[in-house]
Formats: sequence, structure tokens, C-alpha cells
Amino acid sequence: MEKTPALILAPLPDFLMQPLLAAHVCHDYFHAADKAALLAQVGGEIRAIVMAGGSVAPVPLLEQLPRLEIMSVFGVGYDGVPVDWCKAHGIRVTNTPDVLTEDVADTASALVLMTSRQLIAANRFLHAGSWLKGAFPLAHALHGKLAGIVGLGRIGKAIARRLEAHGMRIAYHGRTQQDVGWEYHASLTELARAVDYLVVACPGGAATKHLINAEVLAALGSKGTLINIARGSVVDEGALISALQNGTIRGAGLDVFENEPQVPEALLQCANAVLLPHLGSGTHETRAAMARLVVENLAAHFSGQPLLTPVC
Ligand code: 8YV
Repeated sequence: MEKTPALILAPLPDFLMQPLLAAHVCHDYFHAADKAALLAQVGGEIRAIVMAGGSVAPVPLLEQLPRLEIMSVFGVGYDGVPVDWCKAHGIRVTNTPDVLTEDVADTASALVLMTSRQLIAANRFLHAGSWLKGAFPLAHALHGKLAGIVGLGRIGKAIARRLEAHGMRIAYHGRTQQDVGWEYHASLTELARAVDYLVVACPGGAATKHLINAEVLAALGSKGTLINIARGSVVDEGALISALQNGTIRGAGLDVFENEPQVPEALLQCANAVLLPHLGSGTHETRAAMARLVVENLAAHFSGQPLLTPVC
């Protein structure tokens, strides 16, 4: 079968690039020194785009790809894809749901544990030889505490189940109340006021940009901790830094940032923040399953079969 031309918008791992190269003529837009020249040269041929969860495909770029048929996202979050524009132009979009749910939920519950029990600081304390001089300070228990999930989708529910196993009570906020046993808060600020841990698990994009703002952080309060495994865009990072610096909130556990991989120096300096380099889905097993979905969705499309995990 003839290889279809594809545009690669993100740095992708080898185990994904190999099968992509076997089926497509891949043009590396991400690493191209002269992106405009690359588009001028091959834009007219491109029939597929492959991108990551955090990457963005702006409309002006897509407008230069008149033969584009499908965009395959190596990630569950497709906030970087202009989905309405794709629908209007008959362009299919796929993502990688479900296969990463458990790993991302593990990361969220690890951040809850690391922030509550001060595990990162405790590790540093021991490596520094400080145990010989005295005991590590007491931390905070999880059992009996209230966790508020923002966005009770598949990942949000998997996080809630894990936190229940730690003896926590669960509440949630989202657009609609769901048929679950957990307490619903129609107001995000009220949820923040009620909980000890506010865990962000909603999609990114314009609809949720800076949902967690100064007002929500003030409501979370000095005994509250913010956890974010969703998208950096959901949290007003400037307001979060101020809240961490001033003790408006007790701490934060973050896997995602507004401008990755750039993390503001002021945030790096916050001792009350546990920071991870967007590794929520970063296991061999899950990334391999995600890569398979990317490749199989493209193969299904170009052989006229139904898509495995369509967004539209
Ligand atoms: C990945 C993600 O880190 O699924 C998502 O939306 O952001 C992550 O799982 C990313 O897509 C892989 O580069």
C-alpha cells in the first residue's frame, strides 16, 4: 500500500515513530528549522496529523493542509485541536482515552500522598543526613479528609476510588450532577471552601481556562492543597504562585503547567509545591498502548474501517 503523507506536530517516542514511518511518509514539523518552508513544500500533500496531548494545531496551520483527513492525538486531551473547525471541514479526530486512566489516577493519588505526608521533603531530609540530628516533622493524615474532584470523568472517578481507599470522603464539581454516591457542588468556589484537597481532572481548553483562580484558591484556604494532573491552562499559575508564597493555601501537587516545559522560577522556589514533569501517563505499558491506538486509528481510517477511538 502507498504510504500516506503525515505531519508530525510533536516530539514522539521511537516506539510510535517506527510504526508511523512504516505506514506514512512522515514530515517532522515540530523539529523543522523552517516550518513555513516545510509547509510550502509538503502542505498540499498532507493527509494526516499526529500530535501529542499538550500540543496545539492552530486553524491557520490546518488551512494550509487542503488534503488533511485525520488528526490522531497521542493523548486523551485534545484541547490543542480546533474540534468545531475539524467537524465543519469533515476532518476526523482521534485520541487515546481509557488506556491511560489508571496511570494518571495513580499520579494524582501519589501527589495527594506526597503533599499530605511530605514524602519528598522527608526523602531529602534523610539523604541530607538530618535524621541523625532529630526526627522529621509530623505531617497530615488523609483518612477522614474531604477531597473535591473538579471534572468527574473517567480519570476523575478513578482518582476518587483511589482516594476513598485512603479513607477520604469525596465531593465533586462539574457541569452536571451525576448518578454517583459522592456529594455534588454546583459552585466550584463552594467546593473549594468545603474540601481539604482540590483535585483538578477536567479537560483543558478555552472553557476551563483559569477556572482555578485567586478566588477559588482563597476559598480552598490555608488548610487546603491543590492537585493538578489535567492541564496547566486550568489553573491561573500567577495566582497559584502568590497563594503558595503567602500561605493562602497550604500546598500544591502539580504534574502540568501553563507553559511546559517552562516552569516559572518562583514556582520552582516554592517549598510547599511538589512538581512533576507531566508524567501522568508516563509508563512503558501505557505509552505503548497509547501509541498502538494512534497507529491503529490511522490505519482504520485509511483502510475505510471505523475509527477505534473517535473524538469526531
Ligand atoms: C501525554 C497527555 O503526556 O493524555 C494527555 O492528554 O497530556 C499525556 O498523556 C502526552 O499526550 C504525551 O506526549
